[in-house]
Amino acid sequence: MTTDRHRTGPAGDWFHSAVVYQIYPRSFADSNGDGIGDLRGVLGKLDYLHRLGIDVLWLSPIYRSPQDDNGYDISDYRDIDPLFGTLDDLDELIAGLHSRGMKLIMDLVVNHTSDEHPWFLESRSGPDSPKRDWYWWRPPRDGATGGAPGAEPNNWGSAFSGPAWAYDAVTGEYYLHLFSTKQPDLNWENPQVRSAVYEMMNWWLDRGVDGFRMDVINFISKDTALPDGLLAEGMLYGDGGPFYISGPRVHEFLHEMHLQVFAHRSSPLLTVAEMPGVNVRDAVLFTDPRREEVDMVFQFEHVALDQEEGNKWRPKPLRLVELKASLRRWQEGLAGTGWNSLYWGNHDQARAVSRFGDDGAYRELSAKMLAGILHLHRGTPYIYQGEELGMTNMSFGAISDYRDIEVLNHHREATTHLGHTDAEVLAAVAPLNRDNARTPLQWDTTGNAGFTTGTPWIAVNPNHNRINAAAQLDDPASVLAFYRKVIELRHRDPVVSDGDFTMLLPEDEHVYAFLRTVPGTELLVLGNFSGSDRTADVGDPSWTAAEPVLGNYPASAGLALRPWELKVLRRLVSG
Ligand code: TEU
Ligand code: CA
Repeated sequence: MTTDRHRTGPAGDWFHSAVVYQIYPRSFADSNGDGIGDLRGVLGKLDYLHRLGIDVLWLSPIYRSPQDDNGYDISDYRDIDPLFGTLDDLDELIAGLHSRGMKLIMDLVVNHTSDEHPWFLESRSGPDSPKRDWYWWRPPRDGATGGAPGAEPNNWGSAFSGPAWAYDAVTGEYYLHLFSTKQPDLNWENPQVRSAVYEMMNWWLDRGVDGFRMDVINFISKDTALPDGLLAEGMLYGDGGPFYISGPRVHEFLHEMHLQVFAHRSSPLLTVAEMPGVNVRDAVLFTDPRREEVDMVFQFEHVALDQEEGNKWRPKPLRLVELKASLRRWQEGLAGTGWNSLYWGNHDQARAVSRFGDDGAYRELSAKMLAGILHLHRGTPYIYQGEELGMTNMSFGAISDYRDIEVLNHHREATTHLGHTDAEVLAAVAPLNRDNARTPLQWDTTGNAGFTTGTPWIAVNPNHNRINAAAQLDDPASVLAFYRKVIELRHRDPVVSDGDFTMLLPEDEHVYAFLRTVPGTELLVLGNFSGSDRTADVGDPSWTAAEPVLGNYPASAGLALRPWELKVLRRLVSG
């Protein structure tokens, strides 16, 4: 049983053999017909998750929220939004997961709150508020009139278009918001803010949750001088990143959090820190167990390779050699000290099979190949809901079909301030917008894919007729069945959970090849990232006689690869 597995082994390393599944609750399963997924919907699918074999469930935010950014704007950290259910439902979920040997990690969104959080309402009430300093309030730029164009305290842009500052007429000052105007940034310099967050985290752990996925947690320490950022040509705002990405005190804050929240607890917990812009050097420090910060980080390098200058609205084709070089640096950089998280997708990214595979004729083959390649790296793999079915990107028609604040704000800014046409913007946002991954989970072939009996909050992908869980549940050749196999392999085989990683064929434009090794055993993992026949020329003919362990075609001898083929071979070695 999985529960026992979690208890054995040296403390802290249980997650080497664990697989995490992410639920975006709004789009997973709706129990009451209001068109929005909820906790009772999740409760109805626990056996589905258990049969898949996952160890940990990560829930995107379900706290009270005005839903400006679908729950990443929280107005009460200690209650469930009525849209999603009640604290009793959550307790039932914790119990239902634990009884099946699974854990629950919550999303922790503490770089910012909602502007409707009582802390912010108090802070905004006036310059003498005891919580004024809980957020980043600043007067207009020297000599400028508050509210006038360009009067913001600095030139930083928000991740969701527009400036990173909002003017508040009550006191004539601005507050900082790296995301939407309804997501004011908390001031972590203030020790009261930090204690309030740690107290809240302890409250959740005492309730039975098993850890946290920490939203943009490497943004919590800013350069307090808040200097202007570089203004690139053609851009409306300066780049503040260098002044808040992995900022001056972030390691100190995360270590303090560890001591205040995690250090005195004995059960196996999980902390994964979402860190846009993090580099390998910092990630080693964040995840080195001796430093007591976090277990692993989500890095963003491999999901920025198909864009010009990291701008998701300027997509470009992905080159396999660049993908391999990037993931190799993370594998090698963290080997021996830290630990990697492994992911192709989440609620902010395009669908894995559409982005890294072929969602046309080779959808099933490439979805399986991608699963094998990712899960057989060294690190803890994350599955985003629907990925295990090979769900694809959505084709939206008009801007009114979109729901995400990021794409809606960008469309408005690009058509009004940058002179782009509606058609140009729609074409640019199609491949990488976040709503691609937020369409409802496809359960069956009924009208709304079995997601809701009402009207879904965002359109269901019409391909649910072909791609759905019902069709795959008992089909041993399905993408879903393949995910079960690859998860099982990690649970069972130490070469997968703990083996060393060696990249092979770094220059090959089409074949992804690597070795995993533990004393006595070698695993060769080969993936064909193309729709043509290839050969993996690993320069060692003895592999042709090795034992096939896993594949997405009927096993064949040799190192030849059919279109989008995954081939995993094992051999015993002496010494
Ligand atoms: O995302 C952080 C982040 O920087 C990006 O992934 C962001 O979603 C966007 O794509 C920038 O182009 C986290 C959450 O995962 C995301 O859903 C939230 O919107 C964001 O933080 C704010 O809380
Ligand atoms: Ca509902």
